[in-house]
Amino acid sequence: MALVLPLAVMTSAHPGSFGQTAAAPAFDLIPLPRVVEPRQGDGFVLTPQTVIYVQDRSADAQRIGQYLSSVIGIAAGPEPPRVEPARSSPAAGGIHLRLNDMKEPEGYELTVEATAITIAAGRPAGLFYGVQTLRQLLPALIEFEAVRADEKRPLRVPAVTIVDHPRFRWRGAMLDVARHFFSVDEVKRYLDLISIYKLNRLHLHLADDQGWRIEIKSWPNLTRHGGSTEVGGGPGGFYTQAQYSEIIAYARDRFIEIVPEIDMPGHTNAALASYAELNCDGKARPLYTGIEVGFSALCVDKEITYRFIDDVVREIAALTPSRYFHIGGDEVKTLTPEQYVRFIERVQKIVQSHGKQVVGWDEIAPAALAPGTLVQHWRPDGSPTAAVSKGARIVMSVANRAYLDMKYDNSTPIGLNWAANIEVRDSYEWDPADVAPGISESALEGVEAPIWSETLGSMRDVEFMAFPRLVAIAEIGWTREDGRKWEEFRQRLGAHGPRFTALGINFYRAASVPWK
Ligand code: NGO
Repeated sequence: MALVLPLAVMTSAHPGSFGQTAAAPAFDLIPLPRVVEPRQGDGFVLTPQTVIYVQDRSADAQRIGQYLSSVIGIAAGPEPPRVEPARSSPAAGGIHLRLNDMKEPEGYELTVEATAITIAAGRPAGLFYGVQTLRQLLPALIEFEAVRADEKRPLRVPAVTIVDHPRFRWRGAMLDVARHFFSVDEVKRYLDLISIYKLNRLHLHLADDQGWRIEIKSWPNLTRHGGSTEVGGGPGGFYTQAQYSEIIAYARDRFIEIVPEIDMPGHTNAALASYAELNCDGKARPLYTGIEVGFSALCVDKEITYRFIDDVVREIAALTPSRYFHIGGDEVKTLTPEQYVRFIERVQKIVQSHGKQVVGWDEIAPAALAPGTLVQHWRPDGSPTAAVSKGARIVMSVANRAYLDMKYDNSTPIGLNWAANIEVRDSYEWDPADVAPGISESALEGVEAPIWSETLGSMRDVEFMAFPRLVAIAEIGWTREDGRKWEEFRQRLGAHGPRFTALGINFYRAASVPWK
């Protein structure tokens, strides 16, 4: 019989149990859960007979069962574990996934005993996060496809009870597919990797000066011409609408919401090169393959500009389950403040007319913002106070902490350093609620780690900049602030080295981390 106590009882009965940093360093979980209670006994051993029982018949729950089976793969037996509906009286043995009345929308309880593993959650998302925690309790070798199955055994999971839920609703990563294009398979790989660390948003920066990356059927030259190059002059690329939908479905299966961004009115050279009529002088701009910013802007006083935006937002919104549409709004240097504010307010109406809410970079704050707007705070010297006072919620991406394209130190061969050099410790040791006066926990929607690709020409480059700093940001998004300590985190992070290696991640072996 599993001992599963309500969270409140467990935390008050065991005030020192949070994170179990002293008692259970062996678990090395990232992000650190709220409550980790080691149990008596040897834990559970997976065998060829282990079955995954899914109590709920929903498609989501069944998919999570299949996902767990594919993560375990042939590590426990000649075939991945079978996935079966749960029996009415719970069978001993096996891994049980079940939905209960837990209130926390992304929370879960994981219990490992010698006789059974149980993951219970109020909603499928929580089951999925419980599965990711279980995955980290299994040896890193399970991730290694090239290793013979018998070398992975015995697959022993330590006896433990974990009760967990995240700090923030928005735990994001952003990938700039405009400066350099990344294929559908590369985006899927990024989704796979970020899902291990319980991130739940992937913001795709789909258009910038150097490239337009999503098919718009009513404006076909955007991709035909505007998608034909990238920084440095390479061939670029774009997603067809079918491919974009494929990415969304892949993300959804990992409980990740895709947030599309079409940056405007600046960062629009690819559109201005594709359609002469979007320029105030009616002349198409040449394609651009450099890395300057701030030189381009849509012609905000022409009506065709708003027909264009309406078409683009309509087509993308129709494919996108997220309630959000990111309109960029950053670094506009060629418009007056009045022109800029009028533009943002008009575009906000367009976005709303297609059933979505605006997300924008922090420059949009001077505009009249609709309730529920998200402002993404990125400028280290800026203040989100104005946005917060208008009722906007903040996604914290402050560049000197959360930008994954910043160099680690002066010797990092790729990346930028305009905001800072960001060592792993710098990316971990900060609190999003403490970045600027005027922000409090309640104004924060969450955190997001953007990776801009001016200098990143391949997925290997992206991985080198993202790992391990993205993992640090993932913990900031999930774990309670009072449970995080760099000295302890770096030990756990070091234990993820073999897992990174097994997953084939090209990661930065920071000297400050005791890599195993
Ligand atoms: C800025 C700029 C981007 C750059 C990035 C590089 C924002 C929001 N606008 O961040 O265009 O790619 O810095 O770090």
